[in-house]
Amino acid sequence: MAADTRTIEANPAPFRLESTRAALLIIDMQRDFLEPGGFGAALGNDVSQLRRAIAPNQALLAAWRAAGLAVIHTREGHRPDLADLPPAKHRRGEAVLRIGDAGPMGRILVRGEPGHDIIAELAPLPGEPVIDKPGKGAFFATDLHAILQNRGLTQLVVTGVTTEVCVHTTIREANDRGYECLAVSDCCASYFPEFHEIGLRMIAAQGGIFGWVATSTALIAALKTEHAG
Ligand code: TIU
Repeated sequence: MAADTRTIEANPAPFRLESTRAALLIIDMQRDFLEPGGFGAALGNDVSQLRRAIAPNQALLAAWRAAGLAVIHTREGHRPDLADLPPAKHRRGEAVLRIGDAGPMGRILVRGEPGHDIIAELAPLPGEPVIDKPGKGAFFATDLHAILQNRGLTQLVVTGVTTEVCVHTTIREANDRGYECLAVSDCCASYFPEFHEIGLRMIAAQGGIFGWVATSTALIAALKTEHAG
């Protein structure tokens, strides 16, 4: 793949995507968050709020793969013995079903259970790393930083759920580690639409305090351009 730079229309300023240094990082598009009966629903959320991000992610992922750029997926979840589950996370909230309890998609937020799977629409391909993370941020207690460094990847195009929780935590962690982050607005979603909107504004405010924000339309248009920059 030739090293090239494509300019994406973004807030607060155009984003210069370097094809050999950029990874698409898809955060936690799991059945546990997007389908009834999982962790998100157990917390009292309306999971349908997240489903609007599925089709834009499918379109972006197809264009990104076609352009030959790196893809990394993440999943939030815990060991079956729950040894990596902080008691403070376990007891949080008033949920009827807690992490590790048996639900309609298997044990809630436990690795290896059906609910922990990435949704079929965005299933990883062989060769695309899947990062299993016990926390909200994708860098905490994972090998993501090492994988990115070993591949010379310094730019993260971030999508997934939820905007103000795992997407935001991951972008903040990445920003402090020196990565350039671009959040794709319509490819992220929250159970709370107002948090989604404000969460995106928080990333791009103050000259891009955490990074950039662009639409999937702008990104896909740039990916389909032979060479821009
Ligand atoms: N509850 C909520 O909004 N999110 C999470 O618990 N995890 C992720 O964002 N993946």
